[in-house]
Amino acid sequence: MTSTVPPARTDAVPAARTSARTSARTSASTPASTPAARTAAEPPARAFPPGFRWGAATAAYQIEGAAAEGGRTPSIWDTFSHTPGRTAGGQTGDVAVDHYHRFREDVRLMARLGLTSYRFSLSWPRIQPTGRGPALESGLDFYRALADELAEHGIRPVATLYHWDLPQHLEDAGGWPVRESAERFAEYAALAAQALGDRIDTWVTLNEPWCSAFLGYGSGVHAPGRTSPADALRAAHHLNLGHGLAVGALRAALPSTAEIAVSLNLHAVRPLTGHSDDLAAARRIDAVGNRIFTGPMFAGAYPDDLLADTTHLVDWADLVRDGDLAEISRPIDLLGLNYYTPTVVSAARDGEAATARHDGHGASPHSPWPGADDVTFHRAPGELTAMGWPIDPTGLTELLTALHREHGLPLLVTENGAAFEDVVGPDGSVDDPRRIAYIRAHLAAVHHALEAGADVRGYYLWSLLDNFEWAYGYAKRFGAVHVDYDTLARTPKASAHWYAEVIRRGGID
Ligand code: GCO
Repeated sequence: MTSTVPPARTDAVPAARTSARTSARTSASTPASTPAARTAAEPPARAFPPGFRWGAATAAYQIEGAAAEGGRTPSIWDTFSHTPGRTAGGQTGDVAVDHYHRFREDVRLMARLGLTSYRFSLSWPRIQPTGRGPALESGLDFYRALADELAEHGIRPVATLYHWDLPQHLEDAGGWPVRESAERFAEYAALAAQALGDRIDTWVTLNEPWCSAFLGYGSGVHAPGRTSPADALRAAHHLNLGHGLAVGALRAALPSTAEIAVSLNLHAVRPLTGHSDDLAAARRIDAVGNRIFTGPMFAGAYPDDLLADTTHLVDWADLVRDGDLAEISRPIDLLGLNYYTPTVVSAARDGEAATARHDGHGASPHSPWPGADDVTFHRAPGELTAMGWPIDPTGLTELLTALHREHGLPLLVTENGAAFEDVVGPDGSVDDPRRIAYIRAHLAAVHHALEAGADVRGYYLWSLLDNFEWAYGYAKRFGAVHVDYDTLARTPKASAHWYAEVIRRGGID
């Protein structure tokens, strides 16, 4: 089981951010004849291993648009975003950044940046509109064309099967709290693998099942917007089961050389103090934030402490059927980690409302943490991104080294990046030194994990393009490439040019 709770610490401010930012700015904008440029021709001080995958990540609903084209039907995110009050300004992914029509231009952009790999997600309702029955060829054709375009540019595709867009038909039948959704997911995985397995060799089953279960069915800030702790726990189990069944379906349909992964947003949980109550708070969050997935996936069991914490909410003996844990713990080839910021917790102190949460997952009177009502979330030290998330790359090193130690699997950082208030200059360019500093510091954190022996095989920047940031609509820009939402024109930001140089040199200084 992954225990990501380190000893108590209060000094979580990352070191040397100022100098990181300064050097990043220099290497992004220095003309060829200066001393700094000559340095750039030398091997980087922190070189990454040969074959390291340098990538960027996106998700279907956040970029594709074309919501009603090619036979696609609504997913829970279409329904949710079209429900008044659910997203900032009522914004939807109807058009998003129109990647469905502009994917060739987007792949050319990736090639110009020198990306060696691209992680995207398949839209379930584009491939299997009702979540049942045969696949829709028009949907598969879109992804065939995308994979072909990537191959033409030498970019290795990584396909995520589920990045939160459950067909609305399946939500109407009960959604993830219902067992059938897991079975339908495995059927969809088989259809996708049979059709695309000749073109795509790396497959991610689920993206961040914690968000699907606990933001979707617990706090309700994500689709489908339900707020039942019991349903959130049921959803978590059925997502786990769907993952395991899908691994089986993928193995049966894919060549033996294919690699299968899952992407988890594991929380780097830090107790505010070393007081036993705060350690207990951290343990609870580690259980329902991390080990609820890593326990069944890697050790074939739900952790005893999680079962005890949540036994008043759900009947686990009824929920988990014979054979489920064997399915869920089918071996996988790679573990994907999505990391943005650490999570600092304490026991609720006298007079603190249990709902006074600063967990960075959006405002709701309902908790996304079942069984942890007595836990308070604190802002970690550090500068904030535009999401209000403190910047602290040490959590990334901690998680990667802990995962390596506990599971020994090859790892991918399948998401990492930051939203900032980007300013477009008079010439249309975007100078985003804070994003450069963020990425640089997190790449250094990955390098520290490599030095400590973790087998990290790749890094996928979130995100390639500015896009639909879920409940925040288009207000939060995570892209290395700026998108003008009026014209949909794409302009690489300074961070994109900087990342291209990192890729060209194979590392950072
Ligand atoms: C997530 C998702 C992405 C987000 C990104 C920034 O972690 O929420 O995988 O779709 O857009 O993480 O919030």
